[in-house]
Amino acid sequence: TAVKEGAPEKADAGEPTIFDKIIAKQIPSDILYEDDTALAFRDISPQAPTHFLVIPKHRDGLTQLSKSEDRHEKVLGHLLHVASKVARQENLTHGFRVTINDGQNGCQSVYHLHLHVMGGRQLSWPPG
Ligand code: DGP
Repeated sequence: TAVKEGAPEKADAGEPTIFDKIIAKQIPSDILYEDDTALAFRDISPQAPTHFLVIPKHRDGLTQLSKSEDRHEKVLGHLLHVASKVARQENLTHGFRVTINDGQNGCQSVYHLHLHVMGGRQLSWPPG
């Protein structure tokens, strides 16, 4: 399988990303959970039998985790709890992994904060 190399840092100035179109339902996605603050949908390029993303609906400067400010504390906690609830809904009873890729070294490609939740198989450690 192709290994994703460090993505060039782009779209970091708060330009709209593909996720804005997913939130606006301008492009289709397989939505697993939605509330006023968060959206969870299946990743288009799954790295595990179950692989979904959890994103804030209102980016509010959160292009990436390393841009977090005090005002983001509540939404950051909420995203983790949504990850847990959807993992339960998806029957990931044997465990799963939550990943946030940050910036170039973290292999981030979409500059709208997102949690990857992957499960449904035995994952290995360390990651590449
Ligand atoms: P990252 O590399 O951490 O920035 O992850 C971005 C993820 O977003 C990547 O796993 C693929 C996923 N993705 C990108 N475009 C789309 C899309 O249009 N639809 C869905 N469902 N996922 C997407």
